[in-house]
Amino acid sequence: MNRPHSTITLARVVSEKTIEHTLVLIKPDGVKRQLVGEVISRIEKKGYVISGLKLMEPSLAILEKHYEEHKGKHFYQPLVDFMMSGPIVAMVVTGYRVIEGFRNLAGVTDPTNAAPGTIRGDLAADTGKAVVENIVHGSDSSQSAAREISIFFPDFPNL
Ligand code: DAT
Ligand code: MG
Repeated sequence: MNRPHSTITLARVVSEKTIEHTLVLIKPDGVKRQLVGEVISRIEKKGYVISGLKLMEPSLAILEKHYEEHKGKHFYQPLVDFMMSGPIVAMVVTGYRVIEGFRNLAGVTDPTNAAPGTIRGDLAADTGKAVVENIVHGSDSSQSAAREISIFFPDFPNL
């Protein structure tokens, strides 16, 4: 059969798709504002599965590990302080292409620029603080997801 090369390439990519896990955090602003149900509802309505979930107050050690890529940046200390300002909800969310998919549900980092329809675009605004408070965290790559899940859910299987 004489199929165009692009069709064959697409078919190969699709057949190689694997299920992914991502780390989602509902940050202290989301918990304080009672948006836990709203965020989980958006994740579930999209079709993703909650595979792990806990309400917790993360230690400094956990947050230093989680945010190590931002160490030295001007917002690092305000970010760590903010994340210790109240309970958070940590989740493992599972689905095909969920890492990219959840980042799209969340919207871009700056809530002023996050598109309406996204979690950050609908529910957060820049309030002029040293750290942007934007309701949720989502892992940005499969490497980050594996690393971050092992920090928050050390017993999570099969990573
Ligand atoms: P994201 O959470 O979209 O992956 P990030 O990893 O670059 O964004 O930054 C982590 C968090 O730090 C982000 O959710 C909000 C805060 N932040 C990022 N850039 C900032 C900035 N320029 N000023 C203030 N806070 C910032
Ligand atoms: Mg990030």
